[in-house]
Amino acid sequence: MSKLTFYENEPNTLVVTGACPHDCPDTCSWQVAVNRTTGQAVDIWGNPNHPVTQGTLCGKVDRYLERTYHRDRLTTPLKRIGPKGSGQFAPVSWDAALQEITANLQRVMAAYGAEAVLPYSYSGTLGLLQGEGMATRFFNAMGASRLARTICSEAGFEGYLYTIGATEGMEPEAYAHAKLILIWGSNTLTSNLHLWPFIQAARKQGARVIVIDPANTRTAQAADEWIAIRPGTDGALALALMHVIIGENLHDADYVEQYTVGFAALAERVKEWTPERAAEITGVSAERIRQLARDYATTQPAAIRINYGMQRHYGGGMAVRTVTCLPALVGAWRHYGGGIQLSTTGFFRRLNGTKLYRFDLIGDRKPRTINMNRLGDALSLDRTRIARAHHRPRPIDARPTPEQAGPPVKALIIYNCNPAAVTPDQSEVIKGLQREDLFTVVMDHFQTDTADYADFILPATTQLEHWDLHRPYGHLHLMLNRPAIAPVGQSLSNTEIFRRLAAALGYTDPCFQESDEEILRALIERQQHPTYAGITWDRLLQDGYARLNVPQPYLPFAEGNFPTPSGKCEFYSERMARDGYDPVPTYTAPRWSDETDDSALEVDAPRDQSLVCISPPAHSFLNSSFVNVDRLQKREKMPFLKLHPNDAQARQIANGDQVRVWNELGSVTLTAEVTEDIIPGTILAPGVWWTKFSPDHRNINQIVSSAETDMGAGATFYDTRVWVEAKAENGRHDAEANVHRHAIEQAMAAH
Ligand SMILES: Nc1nc2c(c(=O)[nH]1)N[C@H]1C(S)=C(S)[C@@H](COP(=O)(O)OP(=O)(O)OC[C@H]3O[C@@H](n4cnc5c(=O)[nH]c(N)nc54)[C@H](O)[C@@H]3O)O[C@H]1N2
Ligand SMILES: Nc1nc2c(c(=O)[nH]1)N[C@H]1C(S)=C(S)[C@@H](COP(=O)(O)OP(=O)(O)OC[C@H]3O[C@@H](n4cnc5c(=O)[nH]c(N)nc54)[C@H](O)[C@@H]3O)O[C@H]1N2
Ligand code: SF4
Ligand SMILES: [Mo]
Repeated sequence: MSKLTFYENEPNTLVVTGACPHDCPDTCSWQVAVNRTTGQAVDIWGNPNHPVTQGTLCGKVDRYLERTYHRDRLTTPLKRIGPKGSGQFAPVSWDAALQEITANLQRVMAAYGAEAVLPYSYSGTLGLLQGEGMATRFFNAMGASRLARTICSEAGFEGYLYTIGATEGMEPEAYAHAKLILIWGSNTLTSNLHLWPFIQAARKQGARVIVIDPANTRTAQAADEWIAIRPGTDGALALALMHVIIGENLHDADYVEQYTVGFAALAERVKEWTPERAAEITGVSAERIRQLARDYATTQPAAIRINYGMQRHYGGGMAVRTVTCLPALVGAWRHYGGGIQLSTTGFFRRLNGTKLYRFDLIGDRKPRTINMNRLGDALSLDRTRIARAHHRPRPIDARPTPEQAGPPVKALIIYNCNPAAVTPDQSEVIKGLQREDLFTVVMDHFQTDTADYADFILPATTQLEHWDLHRPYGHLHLMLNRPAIAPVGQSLSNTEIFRRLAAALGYTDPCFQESDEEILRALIERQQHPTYAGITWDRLLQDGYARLNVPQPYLPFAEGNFPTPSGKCEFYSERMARDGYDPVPTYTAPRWSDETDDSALEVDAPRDQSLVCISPPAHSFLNSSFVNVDRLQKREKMPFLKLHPNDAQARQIANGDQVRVWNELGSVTLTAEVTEDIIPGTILAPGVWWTKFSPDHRNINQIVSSAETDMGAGATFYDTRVWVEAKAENGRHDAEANVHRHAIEQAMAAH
């Protein structure tokens, strides 16, 4: 019997349908059983009716009740009573907290202007409402600095948009119909679990699955083949594939002729990209590149799944742009099961959100926009650094002078985000957060690493306790979340906190009085675009989700219709030329391989002994969320790194040793797992551990720089040059080392 049937037959249980709020392409439909007498949630499971969730949640969100009712859940507002960063707080009432916060914001704005207030948020929830809905209204009314939310996907998005025109691509259901699937820079079984059943269905019909990744991930292990590639070199691989495809006349000349622009320029460009040249760069043999090109061009339908792994490098935008040309070149879009997916958010792009976000409330003020990846710079008091923190997504965007930097950030309002753990250049972020003259408010469920630096911590509700609406980035169903339980303790939703702050600051626009339910209902009822036809509030209340009004099977580009300026897939992009890029696919090398990059010159260590560090997500965490859930922390054991035996031997590092990973920015202590599951020359340190659960209160973002990607000013988490050495203590504290060794062996068994 399914859980749904079981609980539906329990008279004292209420079943509420909602949506997982986390930053994950799957945005699962969940169901929660609530005891009617106690009002407590007693069980949670994946909605069996949802075509993508298919009745299962991942191992993290299966634990959502443990997280919601966690012993450390914040239940009252807290005020700092110790030195900044000491983590010492005392409970205060909401009234007292809001009064003091308001007074401080007014003080800052009177002295420095509203731009001295910086919102800082990202993806604790992807809900339209608890994410940026009410927050944007609030900060627009204030005229605060704006935040460019660049930490995750900007480079890839830009690259994809130049080529395809919108982040539209294959729907997940289509993968079941592919005959060849390239999982390229994505770890499906960890980061996109609900795509896997479609991939497995394709395999049952004979499809071959190839993973292109520097690591032999659990996805690569479950696939038919792992193609090991050096980080940041995917563009070179794609160019060589096109060299072979065009050189051997394997492209779909008819599709290219009708639905693409710039073929001649592309053909000319890829001439120089022989497989031999790409092999030097990528580490993939020329022979393998040739065969892959032939298989890709001649197997139909051929599907590619790229995610964000390949774009966390300096050349990430161009890499995605280049890879994204492949399906049009071979005509893969003609077939259901052919094409590429980066994200599905583009399908939702006609959602009219003007009344939700109320940009009109800014009036004629033009606040600066700060790049979230440069929080350390933004929080400095040095005008040159503040200017550097301004968002500059394209080469043609003007670089502000120090005089144009604007005021120092004097108040920071953080919600849905844990920057002390997740943001690049951690030591500079912490330095900023430590400033005595900075007034910081953190809204969260827990006292995170970031909350330790707050002046006030405000307890926020979880997805079980509030309304929201979600546009998934991995499928085509709009998702409604209904609250299942009352707020835990005195927690309030983000929307309610901003409503109360707005009232206290005297913002009288009626939009600050609308309830969550009213806002969402009005948003749904306001939609006019045909893709939203038939999606009603009642339907969402009833089912919890509704598929966009597009055909299924959906073949968006079978006959062109690309949402680019030319209406075609753009091998040559006029827009790129205007924005300061090479208009034709090219290879932009990662920063780690740049011999002229002088940041590494600051350190006294031979460059040829450096390694590249990547830090993709740990399987049992979601970014830095869930790190404090006992059962999940136990599964991940400890902060560790994977290191190839050759690299370990050269440094006399043994399995289980404590090692120091360092570069010009800082250092972090990790436990070594020596394994051939990572290519030589690269280390992999899964993220994102809370610093407070890490040795010396530091995590991997100590060594990640705030350097930006080629497009979109994105983060370069996987483009980091480091040095690795065994810690001296390994020899001295044998007992301790043995404990670690034992633990890492267990961790490896679990992986
Ligand atoms: N369990 C779990 N799921 C998650 C998350 C999580 O923290 N935990 N995070 C969520 C979020 S915010 C996001 S953005 C997505 C990310 O989802 P993905 O993009 O799928 O995840 P990543 O692990 O960042 O990158 C995928 C793979 O790219 C590889 N990689 C790194 N550099 C390169 C490269 O240069 N080329 C190639 N070909 N591969 C490379 C990594 O080794 C990794 O296996 O996942 C979401 N899902
Ligand atoms: N080294 C390294 N660093 C990384 C990455 C990596 O792969 N490697 N990945 C990067 C990526 S892709 C991303 S997307 C970012 C993500 O970074 P973040 O956006 O910081 O995501 P989380 O770490 O999950 O932290 C979100 C916080 O929001 C809180 N939260 C959740 N829901 C709510 C709510 O409704 N209200 C309030 N007030 N708070 C809420 C959670 O409790 C949690 O503390 O991290 C980036 N950092
Ligand atoms: S984190 Fe992803 S896979 Fe897990 S329940 Fe949420 S949406 Fe589903
Ligand atoms: Mo992300």
